[in-house]
Amino acid sequence: MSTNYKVADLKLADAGRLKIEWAESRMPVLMALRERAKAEQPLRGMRIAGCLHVTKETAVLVRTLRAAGAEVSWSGCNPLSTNDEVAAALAAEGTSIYAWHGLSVPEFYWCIERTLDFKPTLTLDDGADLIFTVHSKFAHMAPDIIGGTEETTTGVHRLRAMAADGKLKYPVYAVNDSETKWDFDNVYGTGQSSLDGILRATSIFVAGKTFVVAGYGHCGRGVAARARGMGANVVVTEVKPTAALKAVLDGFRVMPMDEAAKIGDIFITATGVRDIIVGRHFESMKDGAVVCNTGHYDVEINLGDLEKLAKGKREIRASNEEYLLRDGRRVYVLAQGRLVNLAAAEGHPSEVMDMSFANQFFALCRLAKNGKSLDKKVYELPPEQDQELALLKLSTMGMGIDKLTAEQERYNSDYSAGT
Ligand code: 9W4
Repeated sequence: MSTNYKVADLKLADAGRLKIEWAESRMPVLMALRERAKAEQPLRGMRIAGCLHVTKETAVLVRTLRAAGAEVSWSGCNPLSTNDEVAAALAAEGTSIYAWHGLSVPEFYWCIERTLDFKPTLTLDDGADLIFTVHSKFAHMAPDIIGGTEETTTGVHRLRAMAADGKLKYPVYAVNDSETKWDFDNVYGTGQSSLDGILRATSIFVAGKTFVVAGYGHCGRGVAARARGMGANVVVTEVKPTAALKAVLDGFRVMPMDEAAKIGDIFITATGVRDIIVGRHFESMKDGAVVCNTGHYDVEINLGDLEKLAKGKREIRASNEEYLLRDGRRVYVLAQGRLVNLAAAEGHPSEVMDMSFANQFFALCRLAKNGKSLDKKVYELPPEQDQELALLKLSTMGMGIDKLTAEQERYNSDYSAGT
């Protein structure tokens, strides 16, 4: 088989291999599935086109898909998330891959289209760009595509809207909606990686600092827990009473941002809503305050307001801009208000991606086995799959759990016993 690829520089392959091998040493579930699949070949004969961040963890998934018998062709799903070393390593070991860091929008779609050259039987998406490309420009390929998978919330929303309109041309598994994916990504992945991003960008001492977390959804909860773990005094701001109450009962102080702004040393937004930190907040912040965002869009911190208050700014370290306000106070903004865990660190730790990508693997195997009998709609993976995956993860961590006896099961389902 001749390999087709376009990457930044094939000479980076050795460095990429080391990164991938490190990730493999942290992703025991995917590695166990790979070992099993080498013998069983559940993806034999499948041609998988993937459009997913080219990272060391994704490479572990790609290697696993190939070990399971699939032919694979890959592109990145975000121009800034491709790791050129990893892309080179994948190309060097015979994966068709079209991805380089910083590619333009036309190049982005050119790469996606190249992954369709081998006429895939399965598609894997993060954000639904590949499926959209199939449905719009390459619709003639759809009848031969057994099914697809989607990794993210945004992509799943787009696909459900398509399915509701009767426009979806093949079944898709919403991998995002598995509990072992979204719950662990958002709480534990974002929790640690956001702290990691703050530390890399600032080298700040967290213990004893007042750490303001805006939003107590899954991401905010993860960040708050990790900040407390490092000794910070955590303050939570919220608009939703039940979420605020949970934060209080979890032991955090809750107050409006107008008050938190005056006492915070480090601020992080995790709300998904725009204008969480605006001009009047910057005006009341302490000298040296650090401000960052871990929500999906870079709209939570109003940098336009900060620019108006500032008489100058400079990049004082990587991913860290110092704004000098007219009264002499300084405010530090990390990663230009973009996702601090991705722009200043490496996103979710490999151990967390192990679970997300094991879900991808399970979904693709299901499609290869019985995708042809599915309807053209968006499916969720069954909850038993989550339990199987969680049990496997626990076993790789050396932990076992109890199992209900037949008698306990009977007791639980017996409604005749009364109260
Ligand atoms: N990465 C990303 C996006 C934008 C971006 C400095 C400002 C998501 C999930 C996974 O979106 C991702 N913008 C950047 S860097 C950067 C990186 N900058 C540079 O100036 C703009 C992304 C999934 N994932 C993990 O979380 C861990 N392994 C994975 O595969 C990866 C990347």
